[in-house]
Amino acid sequence: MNSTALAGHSSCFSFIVALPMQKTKSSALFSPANQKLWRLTQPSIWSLVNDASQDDPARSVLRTLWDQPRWLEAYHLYDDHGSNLFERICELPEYYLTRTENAILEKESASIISAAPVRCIVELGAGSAKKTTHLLKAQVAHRGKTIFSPIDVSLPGLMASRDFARDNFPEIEFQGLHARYEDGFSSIDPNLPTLFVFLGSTIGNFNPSSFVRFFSQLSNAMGPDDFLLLGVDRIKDVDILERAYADSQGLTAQFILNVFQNINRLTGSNFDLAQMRYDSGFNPEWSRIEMYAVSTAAQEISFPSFGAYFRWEKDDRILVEISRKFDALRLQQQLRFFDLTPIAHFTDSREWFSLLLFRKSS
Ligand code: AVI
Repeated sequence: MNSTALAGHSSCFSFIVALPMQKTKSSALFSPANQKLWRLTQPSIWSLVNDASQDDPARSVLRTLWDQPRWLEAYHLYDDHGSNLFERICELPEYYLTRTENAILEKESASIISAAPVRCIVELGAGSAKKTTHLLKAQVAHRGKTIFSPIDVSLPGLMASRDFARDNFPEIEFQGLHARYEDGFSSIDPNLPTLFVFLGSTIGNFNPSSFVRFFSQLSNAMGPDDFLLLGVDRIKDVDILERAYADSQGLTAQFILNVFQNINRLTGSNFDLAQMRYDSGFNPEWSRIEMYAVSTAAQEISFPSFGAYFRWEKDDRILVEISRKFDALRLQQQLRFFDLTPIAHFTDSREWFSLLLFRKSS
């Protein structure tokens, strides 16, 4: 019996735990050519056999800190503490994104699933699968047994997602992929009709070159019966946008500055959080919120294991994160050039957030 056939049944869970975890099992999720690249490392969670593609996080930090202007890759924000802070940001009254997207999903999931006749849902980013509940519910109601496959670099996130799916959706066959998005989606069988789901406006955190690379790779990996559901935050009144990233409790400031604790841990550097402050604002030319760390005193930042240092002058800024805000219609037009045809657009009554559904053009 193969583990994937069991994964959705909580009554079989203890049996799954007893399976040898290192051995490759067959799965309808992967294309035959890619199946051998994966092995089960946790019940219902797959990892790459040879994960040589991972970037060294310490080198990634130095590469962008020596750029002009200095900046950081957003994924460094999500260590354990950063991930907890982000969960709390999602609950803030000023941070409307999560609530608004969730309300659209609650209202429109049945329509989304009707428009996308698929046998598998692949979510980019795991969270705890709670935000995907409405889609999973609609999919199970319309089509019964379904594969649900979140892709994430966070193992705890995938495990939480698996446990949530097991407890709430016994009809679902859970197949988590512990990998970077592009490594995960490029292994999925293009003949398996799949809805790729990328929520939360996370695409807004990608810089222009990552954005182009992401959609090129995703579109290449998609088969003729595949769909993409993309959640994006829209351009709106600047005060509303700016308040969402400068909350009165200071949680966003903590989230952004925490990246330097993580960098100190990763690289042995000596960033002093007491000598920096958070600053953010909307840049209309780039249509994005920019989140900066600003040095409040001149400081010498050293990276002993790399024999490198730089002087961070008072009032100089490091760009820690961007959050792009989109014109939904223009984005739909743009993604046509990645062979993604827009087929539906769901929004809220204030038109603050959009869920865009695309089909892979043949
Ligand atoms: C994850 N991402 C969509 C968030 C955003 O709104 O850009 C990250 C965030 N950064 C500060 N607040 C929220």
